[in-house]
Amino acid sequence: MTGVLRVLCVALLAATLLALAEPALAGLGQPSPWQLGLQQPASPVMHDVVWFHDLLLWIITAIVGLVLLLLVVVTVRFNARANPTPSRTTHNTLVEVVWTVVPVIILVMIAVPSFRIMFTQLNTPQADVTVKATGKQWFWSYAYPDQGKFEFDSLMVPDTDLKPGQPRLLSVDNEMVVPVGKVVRVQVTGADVIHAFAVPSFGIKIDAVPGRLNETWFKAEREGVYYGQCSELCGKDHAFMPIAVRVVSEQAFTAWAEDAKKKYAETPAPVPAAITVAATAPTAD
Ligand SMILES: [Cu+2]
Repeated sequence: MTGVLRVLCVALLAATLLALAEPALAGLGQPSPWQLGLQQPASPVMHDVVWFHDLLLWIITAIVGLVLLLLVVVTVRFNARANPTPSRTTHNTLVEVVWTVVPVIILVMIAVPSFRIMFTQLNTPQADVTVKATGKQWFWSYAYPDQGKFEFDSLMVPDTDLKPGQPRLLSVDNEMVVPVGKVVRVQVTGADVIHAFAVPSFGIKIDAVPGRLNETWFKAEREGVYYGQCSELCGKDHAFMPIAVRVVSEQAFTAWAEDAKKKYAETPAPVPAAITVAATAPTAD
């Protein structure tokens, strides 16, 4: 029995230490081993989301603590042995008003910031750059309508081709490139089935629906590479169509766009191997 208790105590201590060390462990732009909580925020919206998540965590912890305390009091003080003749009280106006009003106040406290963050997410400010992301089975295509109308495909780097420092299942051959500190409008659609465009550090996740143009936005605060994944089950390679956004300085972005315009305008995008295989493979039915 003491052995079990000791293991439990160690586990609890380890979990507490991990939770305390969380900000150091949470990756910027990508998940990290043993990460608890959310990825580090890199956009104003994600800062709000993290703040709201922490607020909810405090509220939910207080509620669980209160309910646990009440249960303990009831089981200790009002069990058949400790309290053989139970009270026959049925109503108490004060208690009933309190347990109605307090939850209402808590819900309003949650609703106000919740709606505020939702409106921030849904209202795209004046955009500096527009990128159209199209989800396809199983990769993403990015188009830059205002930088010369070029479009390119972004496919996952297979395990065998990974270079040092490239995270597995997240790295791509052609990253989506955006300038730092600028409002980037992302227009999202699907070419075949429903996918979803999501980048945790920017706090964005939006469905890519065929025949429909959805819109979201972010403003990256720091340069770096930020990874995300398709977040709507879209078929057998759903887990292998990552999103990689490279945030660079404005000059670097302009230079990249000039190069990309030439690179992607002249050669028609090759059909990825996965598509050719899928198209020629015999179907089950
Ligand atoms: Cu998917």
